[in-house]
Amino acid sequence: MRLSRYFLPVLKETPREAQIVSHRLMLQAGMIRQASAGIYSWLPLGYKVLRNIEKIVHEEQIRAGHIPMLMPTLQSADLWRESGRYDDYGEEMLRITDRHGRDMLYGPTNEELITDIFRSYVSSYRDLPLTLYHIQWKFRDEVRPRFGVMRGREFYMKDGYNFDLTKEDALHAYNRHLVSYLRTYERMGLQAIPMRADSGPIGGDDTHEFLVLAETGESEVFYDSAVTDLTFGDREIDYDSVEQCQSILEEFTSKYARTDETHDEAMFNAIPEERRRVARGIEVGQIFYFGTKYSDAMGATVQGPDGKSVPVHMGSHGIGVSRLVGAIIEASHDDKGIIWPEGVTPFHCGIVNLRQGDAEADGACEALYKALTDKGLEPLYDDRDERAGAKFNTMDMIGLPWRITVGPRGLKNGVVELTSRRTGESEELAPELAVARIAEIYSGV
Ligand code: 5CA
Repeated sequence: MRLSRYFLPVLKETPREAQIVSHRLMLQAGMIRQASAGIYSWLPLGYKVLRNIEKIVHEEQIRAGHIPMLMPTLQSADLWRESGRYDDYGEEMLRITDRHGRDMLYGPTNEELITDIFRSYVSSYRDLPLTLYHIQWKFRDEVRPRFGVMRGREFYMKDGYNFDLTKEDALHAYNRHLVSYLRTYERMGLQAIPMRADSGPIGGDDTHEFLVLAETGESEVFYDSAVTDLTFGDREIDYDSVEQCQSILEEFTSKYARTDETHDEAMFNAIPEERRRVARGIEVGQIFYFGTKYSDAMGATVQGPDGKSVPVHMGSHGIGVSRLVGAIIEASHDDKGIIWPEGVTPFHCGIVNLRQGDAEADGACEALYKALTDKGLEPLYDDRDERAGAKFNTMDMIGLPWRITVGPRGLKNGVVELTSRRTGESEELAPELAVARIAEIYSGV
């Protein structure tokens, strides 16, 4: 993409409504625009990051054996009356009446709708286990939408639902989700720590939230600092293996890590003092096992191997896709702007032409642009007639992890400059080598 033809409405002034850095940077970098309280338009740069995050979520869900589908945003109130949640859900639910006077709602989550689909088609244990998921907009009429996309009213969420014959099978599904989530967040350059939490309006006793540590996080968290040494890395996972998923769950959840809702002072005090941490975190996902809560209420049963009809065991599992855009920025920025991890960056690298209009510099930039594009990479070429300082500021603000700077002086010696946004380190090298280096970096992402 050439910047002169792109739509990147970067703000010069600091937006006053932003209380946290991710919200400020998303507005300044032209990623989002507020449409009304807690509701945002995703401008081209923000939309690209949102799509990249969504892609990783899909890939990891499919890898774990879960099946993608799509349910609507608007739902009939009747299903929610069946589960009893139409009244329970309270003010957070946006209720709508259609022209025929039917009660509808904008889905805050989808347990009822998916249970209805399940009971309409599945009647035998032979069709289990089954995990279906979708990535769809949700609406929760939060009292205080704030921090931009972090606590929106409309937000984009992956929600998955497992259906199993027995509690043991459903707990394996729970563990499988935990493992796949660890992998998902690491691919986005994040450390998200599973913590024991409270299940709220979803229900059930078994639940973990995934938290990214950040001063601006809304949740207070208590943990043993040893949990932050754990990394998932490049493990080969057999998602059908009950033992492997169970042992990874144990590895990542045996150290104390809880949100304030479930915090236990006595257990916390049993951790050696130098490892006790009280901090704040951003909740980027949550997994639940709630047994037969919805299947009992809505009659979702299957015929078991003995011919008897039994309610299925269920759980639901969510990832805050739009919230993750903000969470990644909270975890990865400096005073100049965003620093995108390679896994989610909107463009693979920037090209900055220091002397726009100079035939040699323009030619070298075009050649770089073509070479990168031919390798399947997407560069953002700043071809505007601007001062070098302004171009650098824009690149730093929008946070592309790599920048190639092209100027007449370097070209005389046959070199361009490759700069890492994260470390600020630069290296001079021949243009072909810069291209090869960037291609190599992304081949492992
Ligand atoms: N049905 C379950 C699992 S699919 C569920 O709704 N879980 S949830 O309530 O925990 O939401 C899942 C994730 O969505 C949360 O972990 C959080 O990352 C994200 N989320 C929840 N509320 C908001 C909000 N108001 N704005 C942005 N993201 C949100």
